[in-house]
Amino acid sequence: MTDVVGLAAALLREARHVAVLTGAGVSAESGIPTFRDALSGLWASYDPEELATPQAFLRQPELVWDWYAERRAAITACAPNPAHHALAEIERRVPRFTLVTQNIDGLHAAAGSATVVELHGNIRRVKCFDEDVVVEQWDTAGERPPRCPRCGGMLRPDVVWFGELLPERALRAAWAAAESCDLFLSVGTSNLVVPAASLPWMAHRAGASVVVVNTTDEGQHKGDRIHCLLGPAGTVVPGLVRATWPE
Ligand code: BJW
Repeated sequence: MTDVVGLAAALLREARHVAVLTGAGVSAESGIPTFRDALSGLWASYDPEELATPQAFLRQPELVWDWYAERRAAITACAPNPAHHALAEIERRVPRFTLVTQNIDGLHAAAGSATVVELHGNIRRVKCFDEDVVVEQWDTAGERPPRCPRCGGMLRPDVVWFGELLPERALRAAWAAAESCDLFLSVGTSNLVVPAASLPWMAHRAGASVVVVNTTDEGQHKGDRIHCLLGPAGTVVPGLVRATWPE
């Protein structure tokens, strides 16, 4: 049987540029539900894919604002887990490293990752729906959603909804990393949402090896130079670090 961890460790040890794409699975062990998990409680009857759109916000701004406010409060109470810390450790050990995340929770930065490319924004920030400008403070006690202090428009979370363009600088940085890395790690993502889902393919086509870390290999790419480490990221990624650089 192939020793996939040993193989992945050898690739990581030799790599000159490691690019990583993370998804909600990385934060699952911090207590943040993955995007496609069933929602619980108040939100059980809503489909997240239907709430995370500008159309939903315009139709039901209070409902969408409240959904994000509740998630923001839950996320603020969460801490990075061993997967976040292990990725920060990899960054300190390899010559060049790019961490691209689809997550909006800010936990990579909290774990000490120096540079994080956020493709889908950050729930901790709020911006004006009309002017697309981030605001630093907003009224949490009055009208929901609160109003923009500059133009009176509705405030919304600074995240990327379906049908919206990704922040151009972040997307360019992600593409550049995928094109130039020699090892691409895809950790805890279902690979369902484009353009992020195309990054592993882009890296693979450009000649990189791809290591996938996920609790399931369903929906994951398979083939030559693609290796799958099955298991929870909070165990697998620290294990990969230990196998790569045994103390
Ligand atoms: C573990 C684990 C553990 C669990 N350890 N692993 C038709 C109409 C309109 C648009 C489209 C269309 N068809 C395609 C599109 C494009 C669309 C898209 O991709 N849709 C798909 C659903 C098909 N994309 C967009 O709209 C993007 N913009 C764009 O393309 O612009 C150009 C354009 C404009 C107009 C029309 C067409 C094109 C924007 C995408 C924005 C995504 N935003 C969200 C919400 C962010 C805010 C919020 O959180 O509310 O981002 S959606 C959601 O999915 C979130 C995530 O970042 C993203 C990815 O999900 P992720 O991270 O992969 O999570 P899950 O839950 O899917 O998977 C978790 C994984 O972890 C699983 O594999 C588990 O097995 C694993 N796991 N525990 C390791 N412990």
